[in-house]
Amino acid sequence: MTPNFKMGDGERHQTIPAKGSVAGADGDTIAAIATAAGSGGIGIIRISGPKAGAIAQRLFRPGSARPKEKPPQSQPFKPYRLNYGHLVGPCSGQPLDEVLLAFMPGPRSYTREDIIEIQCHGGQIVLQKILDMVRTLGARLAEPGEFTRRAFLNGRIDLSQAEAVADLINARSEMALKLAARQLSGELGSRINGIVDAVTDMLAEIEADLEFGEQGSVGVSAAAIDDRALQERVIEPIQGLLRGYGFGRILRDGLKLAIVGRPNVGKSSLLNRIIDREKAIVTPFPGTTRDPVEASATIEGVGIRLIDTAGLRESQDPIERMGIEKTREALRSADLVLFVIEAQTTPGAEDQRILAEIKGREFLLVVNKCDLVTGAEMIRLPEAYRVNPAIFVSAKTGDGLDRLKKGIGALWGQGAREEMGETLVSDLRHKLALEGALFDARNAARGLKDNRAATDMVAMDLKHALVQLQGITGQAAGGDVLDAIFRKFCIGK
Ligand SMILES: Nc1nc2c(ncn2[C@@H]2O[C@H](COP(=O)(O)OP(=O)(O)OP(=O)(O)O)[C@@H](O)[C@H]2O)c(=O)[nH]1
Ligand SMILES: [Mg+2]
Repeated sequence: MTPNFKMGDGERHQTIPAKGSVAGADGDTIAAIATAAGSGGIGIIRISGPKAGAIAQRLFRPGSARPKEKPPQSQPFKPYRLNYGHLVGPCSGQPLDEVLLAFMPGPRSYTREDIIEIQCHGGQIVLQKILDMVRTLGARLAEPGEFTRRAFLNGRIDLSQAEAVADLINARSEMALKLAARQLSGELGSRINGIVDAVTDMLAEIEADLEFGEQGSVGVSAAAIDDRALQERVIEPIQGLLRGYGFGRILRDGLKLAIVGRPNVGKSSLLNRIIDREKAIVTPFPGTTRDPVEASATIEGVGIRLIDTAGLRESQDPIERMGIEKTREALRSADLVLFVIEAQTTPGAEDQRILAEIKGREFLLVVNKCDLVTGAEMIRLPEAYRVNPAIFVSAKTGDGLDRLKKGIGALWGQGAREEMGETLVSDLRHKLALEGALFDARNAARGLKDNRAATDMVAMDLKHALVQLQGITGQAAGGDVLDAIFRKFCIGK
């Protein structure tokens, strides 16, 4: 609920609060229901800001007996302990709920401000009532992600860690969770800071060079920096981070897997079997599926987004043709393709066309309807189909499904596990910033190598790279970037 109170990354990477930001800078005390909507065993109200302790004191009566007759607590709460007692209406004195209350004084708190967390019974009416009283006493309703935004603005976590909080909450697979936890620990931030340090050092040297040399002189002095240092300390580390993006994105958002094949081979039946429910319509008539049908599953720890598609064939039916166009769209954006054929029919011209269409893509060949044939009757796969591992299944009986899942896992899960050793970039925002920084750093390197560019041009390129890199950790992120990031959070986080 409240992660470790580790301090930020040190003076050098101190966060500079973005201009125009609301949270943290306004001195407001904010409050929200921190638990999910709906009834639960317990619910939590969170309050952060200078008035948090005083507000809680007005509402809280310690101990168990007759809360109505007790005066408000005069002593401060025991910090970092659960204080047992009752909440009462501040004017009426009417008991409202039996609660546990935690007080975390700043700066050793999630936001680095004073925080109160009240654990009460988890009914929405109780929670709403307590929240209303807290607001009457001087707190305002928190905006989405405002607690985490304050943690960032107050320098406890960097922006990539704040984003990891949202990823952690939204993680839909074990791998996504691991990835978010690592980012939350500051792993990506420290890798970025290492590169930022290298660029800063080089800039300092160039600037010293500029000061003593002639303004706009051609060529940075050999003593300052050379393009090899830039290559090793900046360009290669950025390239390394960018290489991990493909895996990182899949682990975070899930692997997009398209099921394709000619009509009636059992694509929809296969989807239903994988997710274990009748989501897609199945009929004996070819051309049943028109709109793509999407479903989620977890296979070998990786989140998978499955897309069942309209069977691919030449068709005169305008509606079916629109469905087939959508199949092609799904194919284009898929990370992995399941190409389904039938066990009782030797692949024909239609299958051949599909095979040609997915050539060069990462795909698994799935031979379905194995229950219809004996071992001896099983089709012999033509040579062209033997380039890929074939998996024999029956969507009807469920036979071979474990093999199919292992096949998918082997193709992606194994690679992903190996890549997990590296720092993985999974967020498109980070990837774009890294690409921008790489572009600028390469320009600077080219300038240094040719010895042609004016010194101040090289410095300019490096400064641009620096801004891009610092945008990832939030040292140079504008208010609009922060708004866009924190808008995606839930209220209370
Ligand atoms: N015996 C047997 N029949 C199957 C199997 N899988 C699917 N079928 C049958 O094949 C027919 C077509 O199945 P669907 O799952 O609708 O096939 P599809 O590939 O989605 O077809 P379109 O949506 O038309 O492209 C249905 O009658 C299913 O019951 C299987 O493993 N064994
Ligand atoms: Mg179908």
